Amino acid sequence: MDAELFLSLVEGLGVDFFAGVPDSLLAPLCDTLYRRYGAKHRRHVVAANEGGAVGLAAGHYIATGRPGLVYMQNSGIGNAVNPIASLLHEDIYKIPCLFVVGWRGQPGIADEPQHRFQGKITVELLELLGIETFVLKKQASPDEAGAILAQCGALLEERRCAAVVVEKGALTQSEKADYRNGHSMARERALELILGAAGTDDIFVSTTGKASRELFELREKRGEGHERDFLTVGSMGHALMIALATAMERSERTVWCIDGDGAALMHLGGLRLAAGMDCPNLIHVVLNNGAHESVGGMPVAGGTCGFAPLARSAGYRTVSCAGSEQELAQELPKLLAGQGSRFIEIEVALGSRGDLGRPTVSPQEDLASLRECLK
Ligand SMILES: Cc1ncc(C[n+]2csc(CCOP(=O)(O)OP(=O)(O)O)c2C)c(N)n1
Repeated sequence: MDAELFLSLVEGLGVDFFAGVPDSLLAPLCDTLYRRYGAKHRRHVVAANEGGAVGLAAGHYIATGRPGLVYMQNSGIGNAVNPIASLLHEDIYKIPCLFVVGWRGQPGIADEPQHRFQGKITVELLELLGIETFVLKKQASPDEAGAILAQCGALLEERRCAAVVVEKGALTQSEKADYRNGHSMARERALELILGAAGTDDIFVSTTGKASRELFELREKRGEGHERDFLTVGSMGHALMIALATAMERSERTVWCIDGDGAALMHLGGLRLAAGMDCPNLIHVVLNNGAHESVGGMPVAGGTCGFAPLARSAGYRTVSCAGSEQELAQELPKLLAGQGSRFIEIEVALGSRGDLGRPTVSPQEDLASLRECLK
């Protein structure tokens, strides 16, 4: 069903505040909210992580007495577990909230490895958290959606939470939102320049989403194996901690963390930690496009921000910034020669190749070959 219609049904329940982290499967809903309000508006806020979205909905309820809607990919439920269980739940403040959850990895539907287990436990997990859960099926008619939302509305009236788990293709839209950022260098080209400058022994830990898919394909293009790369296919926002611990233990290898701005913001405390550890063989790269490009292009929390100043105040000792191929080619040798913990922000365009593939090596093969390479 059309996301506009879905939203108007939700609004009919008295829900007028929306917060979340975008998801490709929920892109019609995200685009509709963006077209109406942008991404940092009193009615619609893109959160840094899903737990933060729950906090925003709770704050909205405290201020207005009206429940908010929190949207997320099912991968994000984990980030929201704590505020659901210790803030919203009826044993504590009893704050109502409507969750709309994109169902990646739905049993019976082929999906990437990182979504399979999460997909299997999605409904059970929400119910375990005390949230009555309804499935919006792909073929759901507006009447069926209306009936589901009426039941959600009754729960919200009782100050209880409800969730609508959305099957792939259940929400549609006639027109995509127009996301842009004014940068010209493709993320894949930035990665190609980095691979060209890196040492042949260097390890790469890359973030969730298209950056990892591009790294994988660049290795193929360069006729190289994948044994030096850890593609953090799930666990968005944790690539930096994986890279940091690898670097601390393997001081003879340079470890690059290829991060996204959305992922870096999701767990921003990691930036301070990585900088504060002052690990000289760690290089933290943030590919900054101001957007969650891999899942449709919705802006990141708070909109575009400069990461180089953040990195500097967090304590990285060498900090660079590049906004074009020429600048990146100039900055990379300086970065490699830099002292202490190192950081580079690279401003990249939105978009990716239309024919971008997905890793053909399984996560367990990826880990096994990296472990072998580190022996
Ligand atoms: C905890 C969690 N929330 C949401 C997602 C869905 N998701 C996958 S990639 C992505 C966007 C990543 O944005 P960014 O790090 O800025 O990289 P970009 O896609 O822009 O290159 C999102 C939201 C996820 N995988 N995990």
